[in-house]
Amino acid sequence: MNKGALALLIHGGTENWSADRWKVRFDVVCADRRVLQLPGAKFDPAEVSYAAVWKPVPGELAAFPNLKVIFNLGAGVDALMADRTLPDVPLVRVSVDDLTDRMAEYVVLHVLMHHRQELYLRQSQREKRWQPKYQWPAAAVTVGILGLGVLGANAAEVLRRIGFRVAGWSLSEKKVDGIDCFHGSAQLDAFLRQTDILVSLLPLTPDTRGILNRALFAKLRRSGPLGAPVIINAGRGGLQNEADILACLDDGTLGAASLDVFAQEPLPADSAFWIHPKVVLTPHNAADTDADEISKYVAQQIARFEAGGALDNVVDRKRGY
Ligand code: NDP
Ligand code: OXD
Repeated sequence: MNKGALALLIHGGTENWSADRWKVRFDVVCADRRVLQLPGAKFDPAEVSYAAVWKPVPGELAAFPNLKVIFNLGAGVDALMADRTLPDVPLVRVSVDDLTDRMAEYVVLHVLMHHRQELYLRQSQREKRWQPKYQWPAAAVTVGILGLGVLGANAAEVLRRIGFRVAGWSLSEKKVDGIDCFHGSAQLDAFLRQTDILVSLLPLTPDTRGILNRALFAKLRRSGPLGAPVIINAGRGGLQNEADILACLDDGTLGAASLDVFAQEPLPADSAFWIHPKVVLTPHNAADTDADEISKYVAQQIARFEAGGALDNVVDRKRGY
């Protein structure tokens, strides 16, 4: 085996990020090279050509002098961008149908949950109360998606097919059939003014950090059928001002929130989000990165790269996503 080794640096800490599972998969799809599960494996740092990583410790990647490509095993690269010692080699992120479809499932599930008044209906069931409220049609609700990239554009399309009015906001100008497209900070307020359910699928960058705050929530549409706007954040915890979310839920600026991501993960046991009656929370599993699918994706990219082809989904380091 004289092909450059693949180092696995996977520090998820949860079952879906079990480093052992990834090692088993990579041993199959990269059978012609050494796959090093780190820390632990005995190796010479100079033999490492590729690294497949999830939340590597800052500085870890700088130890490989012959590194050619870094594969982030998720779609969001904010953890890597924060590493000032990150080697200057191509950084590839995940963008595959499997993950994109999983995110659409999460977004649809939570949009429908709020649209179909599930929080009220579950409470009614617990209280044995037979009191359906008026149910408005999907076409009366505008879902606004912050981030009209791979995940946002796909979720937008699925929601549109269900019958919602859908708007999206991105950095650059876009045209997507049936979706009201807005872009740039100059068009953000117009996008917010018509949004009843706000879905955040933005990457975390210096420009987007803290964007989900009281000033933004106050601009959402208040005259829609839900009574008060709802937010759904499956992007990153750093996008949200958590104190503002709690205060806005309590004073009615927001009607409810579905949150998959948090500033601190795992969410601390004493966080008010755990027990807030207007919060539906999930443990950062809106769209899992599947070890079978993603190990194949990485192996195919390495094979193409070694044959002189181009890498897909290389991160623009200047933009930070
Ligand atoms: P993309 O890079 O494809 O899309 C990002 C979108 O955000 C683009 O439309 C981009 O605009 C827009 N955007 C970025 N910065 C700004 C800005 N300053 N102002 C306005 N728009 C901006 O990413 P993906 O769709 O693949 O993923 C999005 C994020 O979802 C990831 O970065 C990750 O954080 C999160 N994620 C969460 C998961 C979970 O389980 N909770 C799973 C997977 C991803 P433009 O199109 O003009 O570039
Ligand atoms: C991702 C994630 O970025 O899991 O893929 O959050």
